[in-house]
Amino acid sequence: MRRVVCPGSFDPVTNGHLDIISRASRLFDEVVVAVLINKTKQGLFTIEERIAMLEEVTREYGNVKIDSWHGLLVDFCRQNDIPMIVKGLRAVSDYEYELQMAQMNHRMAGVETMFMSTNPLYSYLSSSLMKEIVKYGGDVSGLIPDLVHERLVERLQQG
Ligand code: COD
Repeated sequence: MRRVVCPGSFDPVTNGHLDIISRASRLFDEVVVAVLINKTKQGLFTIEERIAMLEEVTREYGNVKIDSWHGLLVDFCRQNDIPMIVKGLRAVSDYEYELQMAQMNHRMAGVETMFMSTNPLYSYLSSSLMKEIVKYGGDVSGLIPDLVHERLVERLQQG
């Protein structure tokens, strides 16, 4: 069975993330989306809320599973017997850090990283930008799933 992990913070999931997840789901038997817990970084949504949104927006893909992890990604891979990581590359600015992590993950555990070029429709998207725009009432239609938009509005525009 060919399995791959798609890791990230997903605070919250955007259409850029979803594009990578859906393309990976056509190439692999199972895609495990792993929400990495970073205790030093205060997120807008809790890990449980991020998982719930990911579950709802990936329901249509029969072979996508959502999980979470605290610690090194390679330990998650070892524990779940996953030999490969899939990442989206948005721009040259992503490349250096992503390459460094890919090489380190390979050095630590022999885990491979596959890079997918971002769909140009979403190459400028990030979760942080979506939060900032929604906070000030900007238009993000087509860039995040509707249910994520609703939850962002609830969280950022109340009070
Ligand atoms: N289009 C396509 N892909 C995208 C887009 C977009 N618009 N936005 C994001 N992505 C992809 C990128 O590949 C990105 O890596 C991934 O989605 C997740 O994005 P984010 O922003 O949700 O998550 P990040 O960048 O905060 O996640 C970083 C990780 C948590 C994956 C990384 O820090 C990690 O692996 N941490 C675990 C600890 C560890 O093992 N550290 C040692 C590494 S060597």
